[in-house]
Amino acid sequence: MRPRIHYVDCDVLIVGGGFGGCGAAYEARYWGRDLKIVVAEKANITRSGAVAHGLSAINCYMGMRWGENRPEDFVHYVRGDLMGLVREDLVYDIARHVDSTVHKFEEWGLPIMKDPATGHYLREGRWQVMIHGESYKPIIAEAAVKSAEVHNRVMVTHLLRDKTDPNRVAGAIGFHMREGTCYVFRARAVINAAGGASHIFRPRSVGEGAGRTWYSPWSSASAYALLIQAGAKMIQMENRIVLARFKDGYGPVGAWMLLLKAPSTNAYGEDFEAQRLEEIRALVGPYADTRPMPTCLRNHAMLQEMKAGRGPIYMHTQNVIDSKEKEDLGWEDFLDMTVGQAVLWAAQNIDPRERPSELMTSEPYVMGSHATCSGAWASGPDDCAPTDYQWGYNRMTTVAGLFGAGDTIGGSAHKFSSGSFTEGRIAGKAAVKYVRDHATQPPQLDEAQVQELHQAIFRPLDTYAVNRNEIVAGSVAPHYLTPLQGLQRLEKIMDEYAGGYSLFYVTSAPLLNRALELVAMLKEDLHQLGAEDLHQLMRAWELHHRVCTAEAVIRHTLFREETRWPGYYYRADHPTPRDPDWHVFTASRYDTRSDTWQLEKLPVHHFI
Ligand code: SFD
Ligand code: AMP
Repeated sequence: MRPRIHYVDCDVLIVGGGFGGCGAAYEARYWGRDLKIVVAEKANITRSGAVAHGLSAINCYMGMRWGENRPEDFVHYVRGDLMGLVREDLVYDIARHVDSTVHKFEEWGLPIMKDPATGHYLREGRWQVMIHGESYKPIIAEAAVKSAEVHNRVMVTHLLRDKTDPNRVAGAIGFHMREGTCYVFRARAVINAAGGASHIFRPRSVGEGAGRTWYSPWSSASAYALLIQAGAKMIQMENRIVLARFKDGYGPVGAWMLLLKAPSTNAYGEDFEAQRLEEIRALVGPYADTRPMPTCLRNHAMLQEMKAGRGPIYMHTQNVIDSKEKEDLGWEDFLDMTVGQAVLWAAQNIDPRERPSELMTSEPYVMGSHATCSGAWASGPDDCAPTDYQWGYNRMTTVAGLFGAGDTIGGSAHKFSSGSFTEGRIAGKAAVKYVRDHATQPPQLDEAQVQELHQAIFRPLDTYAVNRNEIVAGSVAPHYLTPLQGLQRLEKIMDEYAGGYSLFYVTSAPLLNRALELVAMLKEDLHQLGAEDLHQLMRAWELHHRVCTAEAVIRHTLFREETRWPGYYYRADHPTPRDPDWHVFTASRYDTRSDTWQLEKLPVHHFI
């Protein structure tokens, strides 16, 4: 089946209209008034991406106008939380611009809570401010819709290369999930802002609860796979994140811990973090005394406690709700961004004024914007990046004309929603400059590549149509694999071999090597994916993207013979972090033609 091709010509193509993508559209329009800016979004931009359901806090805000923090302070915080391993130039670049983004959000109608005593934004913690954020995404999306031509329901499956320079991007290809047409975008620059990845590792909630993950189930790793397949250099793909969350509903802990100051203890009411401090010092040295304690080490303390049979771990909400305002804030925190947790309280007869709630560590996620920084190796700002972190345009990957923002860009953690939008703005401005600088040398589409992909993208529909009558019983089909079957197979491999929750996040070289064998077999079977409709075709390509990203995670984890962030994962064969090897970035590059990966270490510079 080869549906008709719909060609779209543009100057800047933005893949993904989430927080990074909306920021990119807004800023690219500002600098490129005369340019054609296009967004390709697989859902509907009004409610797409990780903020679809809303949020209750903005987790990256300096408060410079009130003298609350300096960008340098933020760099120190992020560096401490990631145990030294961040791109300080990128973190600093976001910190110095993020406040103006948040002020714009307020101007556009986002209600930000105020501290009645000072009139300043109400702080959740030092870096976070509280919002009434159920409608956060529609408010921010409006700015992007006014700035760009948005193509909703178009999933990008591959980036396209330049005919004469395979290391230059020429656009992207995908399909429209309602019309079934093939979309080919011919673009002078591309900004990949396709978000992070859930469902790489088996989630704790399976069966009918399968959609209940912390990061959105539709965050399907396109940000990474599109880049990997285009030959971009990736970093820190081993830096998967595990989150401490309210058990089963994945309710966030930040507001309870930082604003309401609810204590968390083991089942016997003991402060396990304090009790385990010496033990953590023995494992990671001075990082145990970084304050706040690095996110991974807080997980580590919790995991040790649970392994010792001293769980459940409890958040003592009942100790801190002493007014109607605090009770309302606690409920709104969930209702704004994790409604399911409020439903769970109701379903399990938990009145937070009376009973504590269980905490649990989540399955691992791959992303670049929370307390973790997997993603592309990108060029930094020209006024402060060290020379080996800089090759021309801010946030350009190692592929010419290909930029990134938000979860896509590696090495700079703690961006969250506001920082991702800010990074989109930075990338949008740089992409416009790239387009102008190359005005007389537009990229040339490689028609052979387009034809090949046009054929490949729709193949799962053919595979299904041809083989569907061979179903032998129920839904058992000998000649095709459904996307869900493939996904569950991937999740099982990652969970059991690459450091998922079922082995308490433990992995090792033999386990990782076995994972690679199993992933290779899964990749062979992906040629036999069957899709019964366009929605399943999207699922098929999401699976391709997840498998490719999972392979990168395995290879990076195998390459580093150490446990870099205890509490995120453990290499049981190399249980401790080891300086000086520890303080390097792990980088990889995939070569599509030879199907080989090259891994290397890159230096971490501390200069702020
Ligand atoms: O506390 C394709 N996040 C939080 N950020 C905050 O500021 N405060 C919070 O309170 C936060 N919390 C939180 C958060 C996320 C979630 C899910 C929960 C709680 C439950 C994090 C932010 O949301 C996150 O950092 C940013 O959204 C990241 O931005 P970006 O742009 O990298 O990703 P996106 O917004 O998900 O957008 C991606 C878009 O791409 C689309 N897409 N389009 C076309 N083709 C493809 N192949 C595509 N693949 C994906 C997506 O549809 C989407 O629109 S707290 O708990 O941490
Ligand atoms: P969360 O709700 O867990 O996503 O956290 C929201 C924000 O608070 C993020 O910036 C977290 O890094 C931060 N945070 C959460 N818990 C703690 C803690 N115990 N100490 C310091 N920071 C925290």
